[in-house]
Amino acid sequence: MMLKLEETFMHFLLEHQERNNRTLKFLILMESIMNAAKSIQHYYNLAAIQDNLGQTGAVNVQGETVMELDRIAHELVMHALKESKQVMEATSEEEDEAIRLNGDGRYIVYFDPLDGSSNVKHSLPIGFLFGIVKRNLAGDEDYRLRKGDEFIASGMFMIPSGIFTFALKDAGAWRFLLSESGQYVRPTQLTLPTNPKTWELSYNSGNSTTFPTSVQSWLEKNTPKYAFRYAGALAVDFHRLLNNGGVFMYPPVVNHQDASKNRPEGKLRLLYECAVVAFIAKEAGGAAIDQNGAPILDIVPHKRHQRSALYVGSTSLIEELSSIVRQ
Ligand code: FDP
Repeated sequence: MMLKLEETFMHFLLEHQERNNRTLKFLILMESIMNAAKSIQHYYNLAAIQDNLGQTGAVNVQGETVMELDRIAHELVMHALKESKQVMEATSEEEDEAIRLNGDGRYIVYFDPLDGSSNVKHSLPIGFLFGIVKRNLAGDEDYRLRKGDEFIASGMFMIPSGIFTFALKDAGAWRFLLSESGQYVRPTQLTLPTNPKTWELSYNSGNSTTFPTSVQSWLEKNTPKYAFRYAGALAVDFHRLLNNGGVFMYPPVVNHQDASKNRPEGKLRLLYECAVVAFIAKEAGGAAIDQNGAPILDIVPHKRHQRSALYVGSTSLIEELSSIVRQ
């Protein structure tokens, strides 16, 4: 039998940092983020074993202390970021305000610790998404919210599949697998397929009558050309998209029968959902726009938990959609 000696994420990143004359601080931060992902996976599996996911989405953590999985995930990520000592400020989907950590930290992290929460009670996969920026300004200015184009890296873990997708500024999008020894290994570069044969469309078809009419007409014309897939968790749907190409969209809700339910800015969050996948898409050769056709990576957030519509995927389809959404 041949020994399987795999390249680890740490080795991959070390080489990158050395090539670019960078510090090792980023490795320490990434180590803590990966540890948090593995811990989230542990609690997800624990809850599945206890058969608790189906009932409440909660886990019996210690004795009788029961916590919802999204709260557990938040606590695990915060603990890991704090211990790394590399993070100046963090924004979590689970907290209204920014969380100040280490004043000397070099990085700012935006994260969604548990994406796709409606999947939890069915024991279907979920995600943990993050984007990282490096501080570069003096004083309070450094705490301003950054556009995706200022990220140095972003990534998403698919849990419990153990798949980690990671994009580095100008250095590509990569996928790693969780090995039997608990390390992310086997870097594989991701490029969105240019051949439309494998392309798929992914959106909540139950909402389609609420989409802008120009988008509805585009879908009527294009749905017959491609396969349709929707898992209902961004990390999972975007994972498929990276393999097969096509478009994932969460358009604005503008034509709801009950006008109070319209969401002209869509549902997903700009900083730790849309910008994270847009950054990965760009590094994989794709593109992403919002409800006005603006590139997601160019949008400077004016609110921490700002929402945005999202169209992400193969560049030629996003270009088509860009003129459609402007109509
Ligand atoms: P969820 O509400 O289940 O947490 O982050 C929001 C998100 O999941 C995404 O992961 C997912 O793509 C989308 O919402 C699903 O929304 P719909 O149920 O409206 O399709």
